Amino acid sequence: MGNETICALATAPGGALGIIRVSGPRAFDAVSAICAIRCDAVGANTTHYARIVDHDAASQHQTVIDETLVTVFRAPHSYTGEDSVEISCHGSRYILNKVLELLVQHGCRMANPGEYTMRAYLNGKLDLSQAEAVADLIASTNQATHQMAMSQLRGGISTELSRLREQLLKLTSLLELELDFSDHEDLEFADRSELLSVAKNIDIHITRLAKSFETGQAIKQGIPVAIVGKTNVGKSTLLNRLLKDDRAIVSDIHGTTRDTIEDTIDINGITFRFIDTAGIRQTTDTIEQIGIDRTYAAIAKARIVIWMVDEEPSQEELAKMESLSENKQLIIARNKIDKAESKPFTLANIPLIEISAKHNQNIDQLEQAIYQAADIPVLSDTDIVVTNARHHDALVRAQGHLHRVIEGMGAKMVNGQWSMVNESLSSDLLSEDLRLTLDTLSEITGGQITPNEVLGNIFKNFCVGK
Ligand SMILES: Nc1nc2c(ncn2[C@@H]2O[C@H](COP(=O)(O)OP(=O)(O)OP(=O)(O)O)[C@@H](O)[C@H]2O)c(=O)[nH]1
Ligand SMILES: [Mg+2]
Repeated sequence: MGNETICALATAPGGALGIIRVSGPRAFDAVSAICAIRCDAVGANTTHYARIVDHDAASQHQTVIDETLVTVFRAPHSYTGEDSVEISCHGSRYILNKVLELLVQHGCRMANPGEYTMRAYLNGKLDLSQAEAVADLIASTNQATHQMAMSQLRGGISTELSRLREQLLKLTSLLELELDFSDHEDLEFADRSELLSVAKNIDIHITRLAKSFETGQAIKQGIPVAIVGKTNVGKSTLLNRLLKDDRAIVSDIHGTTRDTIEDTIDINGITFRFIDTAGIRQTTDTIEQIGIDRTYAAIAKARIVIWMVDEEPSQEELAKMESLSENKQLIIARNKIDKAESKPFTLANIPLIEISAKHNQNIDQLEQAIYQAADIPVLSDTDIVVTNARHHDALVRAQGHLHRVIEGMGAKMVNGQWSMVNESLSSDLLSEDLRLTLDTLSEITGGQITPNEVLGNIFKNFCVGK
């Protein structure tokens, strides 16, 4: 694959400038063929003014296509690790297509999605988790997603994993030493209780990493918050207030909202996905009933539920709230406090916030309560959060193998704690599971040989030009 020279537009169409990237063994020749810059002769990492010219061999006629800046990167000091050129053109669709066409005429082919980053990975410029972070960085929409992608790009998870690998390797070598001397029957080099404590420590680290995926997912996809309650309590008014937009229809007719309505806002740099729902009541209207069923589906998906009321809840409503509060973060919002007839009340054990959605009272306070309920740990630059499903999957599988190692040493998980119950297995059996643990962890950074199919899957989600 690296024998081919690739080209693509690296910027989104429609801007004032468009940058075309060229990378591969013929990158310099191809660019030099369409402008007067001798790419192989100029200094590495230098930028030059260049006219791109279309030269018609038959008529000897030359057409200037654009006046550009050409930046030359010499292998291995480029993003891909190959000879590369970036041509900054004017952003006309015609110019950009024409330059690409000329490059293809001179031996390049159009790049596939993610092909530049894939080459960077294959040339050892990035490990696999860093390559994936590039896609996350481009897709980041707020401070939190940006920070997670940056941490991964700087090798956060790779460093953490290499520490775990070192410990696992130490365990393996101790066990293998024992194997080498297995004729000496009474020799047991590795102190099993020490081995066990190293293994348990690795287990704690893997658990923490795997658990951080929940946070990572929440931050990446937005935390779902359902706004529910009886009809006409002001749910749609609240949604509009939070979004600062007239997104949902508001009326004093009960049962106005039928379908769920969803939109996002950022609170303190975290994205929340608010879902306005059909008010809950007994109904004989088939369509409204479908809407109410959707309300329950939205509750099931939500991490936070804002239960809205405009009067003291009945026993029946209270019972529903209490059962919900067992597995959801529940916030009760008493709305319409501006109304003279509105009477305060308190509820045991469930936080209650008094608001007026219509008149914008205490909405800040509600937002802060939502943020608190999300329970997102404040991330520092060094915190490692797993954001990628592939990484999470590898961590869970690695942990499965590690648990077999620990069980092989005679321990058993009882009430979330390891305790010794059996004799340890022989070291050859243990080291087989240890090796599997190591191999599985290595899948994350791609240290082991990663099958082409897996690579294809990772890079196909990139944009062309990355
Ligand atoms: N006085 C007052 N009226 C409000 C307040 N919030 C909403 N309302 C009014 O209450 C009525 C119902 O508001 P909606 O937002 O449509 O209520 P809903 O809960 O979405 O109703 P359904 O979609 O039917 O379930 C409208 O007339 C709103 O103007 C408030 O804070 N104070
Ligand atoms: Mg509504």
